Amino acid sequence: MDTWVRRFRQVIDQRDDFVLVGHVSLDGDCVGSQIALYHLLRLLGRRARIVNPDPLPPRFDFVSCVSAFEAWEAARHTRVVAEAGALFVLDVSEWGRLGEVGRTAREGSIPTICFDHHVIDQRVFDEYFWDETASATGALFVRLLDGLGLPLTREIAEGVFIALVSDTGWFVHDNTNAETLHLAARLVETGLDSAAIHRALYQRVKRSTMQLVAEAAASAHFEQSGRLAWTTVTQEMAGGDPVRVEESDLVLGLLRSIDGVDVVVLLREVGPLQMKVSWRSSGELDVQAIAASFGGGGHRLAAGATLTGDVEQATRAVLEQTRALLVPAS
Ligand SMILES: [Mn+2]
Repeated sequence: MDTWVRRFRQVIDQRDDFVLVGHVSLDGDCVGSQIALYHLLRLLGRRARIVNPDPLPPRFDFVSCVSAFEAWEAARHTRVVAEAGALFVLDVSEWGRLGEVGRTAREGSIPTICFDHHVIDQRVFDEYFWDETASATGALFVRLLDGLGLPLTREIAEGVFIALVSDTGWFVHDNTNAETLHLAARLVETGLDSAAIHRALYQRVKRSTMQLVAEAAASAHFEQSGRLAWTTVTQEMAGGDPVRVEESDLVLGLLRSIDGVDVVVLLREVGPLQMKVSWRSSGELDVQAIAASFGGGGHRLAAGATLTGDVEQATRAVLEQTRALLVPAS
């Protein structure tokens, strides 16, 4: 921890005006990490802006610093990013998933500092604060905060809590351990309302989204004696609504909860010839490796990749690889 504190101090000591960026299609760990680091930098008297490739998804509209979230606009942000003291890259370690924010930072060659907990095979940024054993990237900021001797404020706790519950599936995935729960207790002790956060995050699903999820679940295919479940969501099914496509990932949890299912694959048509593929494993199979073979990444039990091609092509390629993974070792 001492080295983290020293290195972090070095990063922020000579600079001001930081930009925080997360990956395309923001998730809870990304958003929560940005909230935590934004407030942490402000506690240290630094200026920070949150500039993401995509807008904040509506389910996060309840967070305390909602107005700090900006979505990339060339006219507004090109200079902001190119002249930033440093770019903090959160919960992702590839340039390819940072959109125009990443491209602009790269051209301006500003220092890049990555906070992440994903499996990383290549280091591409200048500095890494990385721990593969952390339940969520957001958890890293409490460690840093403790090391710096700063108080865990309710604002920071809100971000870390959103990060933790998102990546652990509200403390049910196998990345939940005693440390995760101790941390959660500390966060709740700051006075945040965990039940309200649960309602805000998970109990505001649109009826149209749930109908799409039901359609995707009902049309799921089961193979290999029910060990593999897969389904697709097309633009047509979603009426071309990107939010519905995004939120249809609820079907992953439903399919994984079926007795005997080891692996779930969801293929979503996110744009013309663009497919987003998500894998979930119930425990034994490492889906990170398979996502990596398609240029994606993630964790052992939850991973994703973006493929170029139409629904049929992507489905064929993905299922071929996934079936191969499921063949029992002899
Ligand atoms: Mn994460």
